[in-house]
Amino acid sequence: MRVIIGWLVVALASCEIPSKEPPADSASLADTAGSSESTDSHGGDQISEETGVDTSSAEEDGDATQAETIAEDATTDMMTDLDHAEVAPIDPCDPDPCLDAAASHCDVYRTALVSHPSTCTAVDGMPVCERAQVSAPCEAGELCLDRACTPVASRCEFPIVGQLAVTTWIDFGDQALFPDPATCEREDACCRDWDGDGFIDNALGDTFRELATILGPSAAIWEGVVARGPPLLELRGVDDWADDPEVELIGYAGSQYRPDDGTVVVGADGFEPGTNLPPVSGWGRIEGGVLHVEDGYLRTVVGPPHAPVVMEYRQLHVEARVTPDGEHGGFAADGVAGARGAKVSGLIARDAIFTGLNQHGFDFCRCISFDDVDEPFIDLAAGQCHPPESRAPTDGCVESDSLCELLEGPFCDFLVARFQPDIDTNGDGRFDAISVGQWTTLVAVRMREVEDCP
Ligand SMILES: [Ca+2]
Ligand SMILES: [Ca+2]
Ligand SMILES: [Ca+2]
Repeated sequence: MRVIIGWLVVALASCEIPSKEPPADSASLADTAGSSESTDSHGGDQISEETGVDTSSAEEDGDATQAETIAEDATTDMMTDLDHAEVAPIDPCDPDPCLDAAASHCDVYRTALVSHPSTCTAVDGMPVCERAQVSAPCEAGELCLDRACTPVASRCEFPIVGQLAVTTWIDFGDQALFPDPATCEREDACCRDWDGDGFIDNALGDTFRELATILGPSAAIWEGVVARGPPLLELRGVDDWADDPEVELIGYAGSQYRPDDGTVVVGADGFEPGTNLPPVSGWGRIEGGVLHVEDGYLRTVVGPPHAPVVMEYRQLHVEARVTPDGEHGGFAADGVAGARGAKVSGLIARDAIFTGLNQHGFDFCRCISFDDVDEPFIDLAAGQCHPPESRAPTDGCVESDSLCELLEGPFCDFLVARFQPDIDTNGDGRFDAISVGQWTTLVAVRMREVEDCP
């Protein structure tokens, strides 16, 4: 454990490390990024409203109608004083300029269809559009796919109709041990500045880098993930690989990837446990050959097979240069402008990561017992480990799992302190999500079958 002291020393670089406290006057992430719909559209009906004014078409139509009316009057009643001509009242909502409101779409978890019914109201001769957001849950046994609730009786019937890519490499973004001495900015560009302070935020990547002396290099952790069940990404609705304003992203866990013939199996565990839900979901666009996904969802599993730690990324962002394999099908995804790889980033809820660590403790750690068998290693409310006196060491027990050694030992609080949230998503002045960014590369692949399906 001497190495832990070493990290603290390493952190004392000559450059000033920017404060991670949220500026008192800064807008919260909730104010500046994303819509409320994307972050909280799971579950039952909800309605929010936004108001927009679209006057361009109505103005054109109105002008044309008015000109027509005046011309008609002038022609049919030349002798009448124009001051007395009657001009038909113009309805700015006819034709209805609000009908081009955002089309319906599936919610990010694919359990509901979200629509935006609109109404047009004339205010001072101008059309004002009011758009509601209505979330209609799909029936049991249905999934929302391609803008419709669709029966999917089992994962074996999940329609995989798009282009596939299989992950060949992942690593956490590494904000570098030392900032660039010239700029005092950290050098790794993965992946996203969530709070708008000018610095990339990747608290989880930083944490894994600092824990590398105990847990091993993060690239090695991900190598195990890729070897065991490489994430598959599917792009649906691609009409143009250079520029397409709307594409859909869905992901699964792959299995039995064969580089020689470029095929893969969709793993039996390639869906959310006990459901038909895909563990990756989102929408995006392709601009200049670069895929941009915002506000998606990703569930990933890190750690060795005997000790998985499940992590859910919310507000998933992807930036990747995508290239179709015209000959064999599928697409490759890589970094933009010489980056190490495609950027995949998101936010993990504070409680989710502590729950994941607790679950890991319950499932895999054997050398500690609590008086209360249901007591977790980490107190969620306090965000800290239960004190050592509440735990009873099991004599003679040997843990093979280094994460368990940390959870059980005196460094538990240190570990938990490293997994602290750094982003305030709801503007209440309290950090509630931990930023994460990872590099990844994917190659084109075709599906052989869905594992263990008739
Ligand atoms: Ca930042
Ligand atoms: Ca499209
Ligand atoms: Ca907060």
